[in-house]
Amino acid sequence: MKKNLMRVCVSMLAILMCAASFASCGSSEEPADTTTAATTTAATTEATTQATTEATTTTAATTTKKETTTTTTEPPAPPVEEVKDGLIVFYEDFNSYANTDKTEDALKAIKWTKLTKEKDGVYSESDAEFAIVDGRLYYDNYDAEALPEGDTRVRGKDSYYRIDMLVDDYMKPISMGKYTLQYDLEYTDSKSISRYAVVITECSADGQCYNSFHFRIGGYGNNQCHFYGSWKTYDAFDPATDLYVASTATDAETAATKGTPISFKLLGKYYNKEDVHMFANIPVTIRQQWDPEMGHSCFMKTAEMKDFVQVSEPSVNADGPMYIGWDGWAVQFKIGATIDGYIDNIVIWTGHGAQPSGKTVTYKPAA
Ligand SMILES: [Ca+2]
Ligand SMILES: [Ca+2]
Repeated sequence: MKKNLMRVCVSMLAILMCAASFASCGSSEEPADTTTAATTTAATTEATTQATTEATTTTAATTTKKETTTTTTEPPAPPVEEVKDGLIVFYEDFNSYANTDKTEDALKAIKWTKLTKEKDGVYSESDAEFAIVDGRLYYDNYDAEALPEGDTRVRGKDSYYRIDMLVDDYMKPISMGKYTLQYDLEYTDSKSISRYAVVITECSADGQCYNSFHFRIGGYGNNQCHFYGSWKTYDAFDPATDLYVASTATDAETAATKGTPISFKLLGKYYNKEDVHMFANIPVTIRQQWDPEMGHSCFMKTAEMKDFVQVSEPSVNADGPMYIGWDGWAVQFKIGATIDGYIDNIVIWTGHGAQPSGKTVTYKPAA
């Protein structure tokens, strides 16, 4: 109940932030004037009414509570289809594409589309390069040397890519229940210890909100959502479970109070700020299990490890789970600034069971 009330507050915050961003984005043709204040008030009133309604009816609320965005006079939205476990939703191993080092050809072949600040509202974009190399996708967004004079490309910024199949309509029924996302990463170079590439999930169409478990090349990470310009964290350190993924403990003593870092769980090495490229050229697999109430639980292994080890679990003592509920379901690829590397074997399946056998997509969205 407490969580539901918190989410109502968060929903109100989201509405207010939308209103605020409209106000601050007023163009010269349409100056932000007193009508903005009226809109904000209306939004607040509606949200308050909705909050009151929700707060008094949440005892029996289940997953449908997040759907309540219209007034009670509207007919109810059609129920989201229920999807059974063990269906393959997405499978991309890049094995069927010819090698190419032309970015445009690579993205066209795999049906990914670069998102832009102007059209898609994403925070940043970069002239990252892509290549298909022997059945893997290579991304290059880091230049070890300065660009030659006259080269005006934007390099090394955060950059976002739509995976054309994994848009809102396709993913929504999946994300309303539990699903598993898995993919392989192998970083090759980066400017700094904190850089990463990541498959982000629950991405909103306005580019403002998404979930991100970003594994950094130096062997640590974060399990977070990006929510209207700020990061909220899903996990928290608990010595009983030791599943706080942001730990940068440098020895056993600090690990006992901050948590065991990914680097130790996978390689037996503590965080070391001098070891900038600890995970360069070490293939890893990331698996995350989505729970629509709590967020993603995250697991990792190196190619040498037989079994996954859990690195993160959402916690009721963290703020992230309270923020779930924005209307966004797409799955996208993000390059976290200055990094190069490979991605391969991106698979999504329903439920939290073992990976289904085969490569064929068996999930069929309702017509
Ligand atoms: Ca492959
Ligand atoms: Ca490079």
